[in-house]
Amino acid sequence: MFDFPVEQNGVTQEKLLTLIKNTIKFSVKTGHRYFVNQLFSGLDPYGLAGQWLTDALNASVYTYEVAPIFTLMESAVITEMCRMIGPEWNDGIFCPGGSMANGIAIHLARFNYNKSIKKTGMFQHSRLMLFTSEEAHYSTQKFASFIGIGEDNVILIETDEVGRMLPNRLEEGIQEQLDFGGVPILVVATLGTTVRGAFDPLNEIAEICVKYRLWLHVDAAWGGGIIFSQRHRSKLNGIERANSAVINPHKLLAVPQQCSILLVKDKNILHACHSKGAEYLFQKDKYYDQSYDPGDKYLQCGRKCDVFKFWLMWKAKGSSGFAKHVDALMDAAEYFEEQVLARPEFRLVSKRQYINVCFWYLPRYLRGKKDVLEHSIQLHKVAAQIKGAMVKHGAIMLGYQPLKQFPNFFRFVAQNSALGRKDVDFILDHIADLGRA
Ligand code: ABU
Repeated sequence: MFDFPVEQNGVTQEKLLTLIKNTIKFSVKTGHRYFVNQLFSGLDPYGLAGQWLTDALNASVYTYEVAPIFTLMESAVITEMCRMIGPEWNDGIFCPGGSMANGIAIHLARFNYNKSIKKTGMFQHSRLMLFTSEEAHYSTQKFASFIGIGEDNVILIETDEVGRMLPNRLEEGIQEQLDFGGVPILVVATLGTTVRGAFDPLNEIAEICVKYRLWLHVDAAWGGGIIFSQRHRSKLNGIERANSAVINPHKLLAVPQQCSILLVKDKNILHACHSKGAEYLFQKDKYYDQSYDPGDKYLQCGRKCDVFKFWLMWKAKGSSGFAKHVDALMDAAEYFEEQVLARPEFRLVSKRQYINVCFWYLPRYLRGKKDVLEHSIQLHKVAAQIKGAMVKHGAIMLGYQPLKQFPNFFRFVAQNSALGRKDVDFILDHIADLGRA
């Protein structure tokens, strides 16, 4: 159905137009408000214009010399985001996604533990240990492997009934590793877990980090956008006590992919940990102050401009516009949860903490049963079957997954604030229709 092979000679303009039309036709329309499948969606016109202009200007944001506006713009946006977190926050970098940002935070935590590892590697060091919750994003394990700490040295801490890390279990885990000769260096807490949208109890976790002198990184990739909302900002309380935090404007704030920001308290650590001082790019005798070049704070060299679309959206809507967007999404999620609770064909997995609403569609024979988990084997098959039918039908796209003891369940998430109550009703009615069929 699609002409993928590339050939020695180019094709005609007419053929190219057909290929472009088919690319659109067969792609998922993630800007549509019934795309509620992932932690990104929507298509903001300012964001799209920003993305197009960025691509037309084709800058690489490592030096002021080649990207004067974008380097200064990054600095202005990072400064403002730091100010919004707290007065002790000082620096940051744009990252190619939340996973990379979490990985870089692990790198910073290791540098903070021992600066010589940058040069000598880990040969002479004890077993470094990382801690995160069993519902945290998998990137901590991936990057523990990538930087030579090892997946097995990431301890996954038990969560409570709604998905929050249990601080007493964290402390027990740290003690246990110390007793076995491990060296704890980092706790990754999550504000807005991927599946259930849980917010870890940051203040209690921060106390433990202070007691054991551990770097505290906050993965607020999904939850961090709430910082703009007066109504919901308190969910982030305690973030100011961390050493680093990631916020992905391409998630909750619906900035086009990708836009992910790692912020840090220590204003020197990014440069100290990552710099190599390559003189073909960061000459020491530049015609301007070298501190205007952000490039050596980064692990990447060439780097796409991700700031402009975010900045343009922020300029256009103001912080109050982002606040309205967040509040509308939280209202939609509240209504979605109410509807799940009100309809006999659905059952809530656990109480909603955020935008994420996790629920089962119950076949007729399970409706009204108190403990549906006694029928886990049958229930596990339901969401996968409905998803198959849903994608073939093509009206909505909504994700599912198993988690801990729970068989497959649906996860509603939204970042498109055009989604209203009628849309929520449509989505639930549609799932019920597919379930009946
Ligand atoms: N980086 C987490 C994204 C996962 C999701 O879109 O559901």
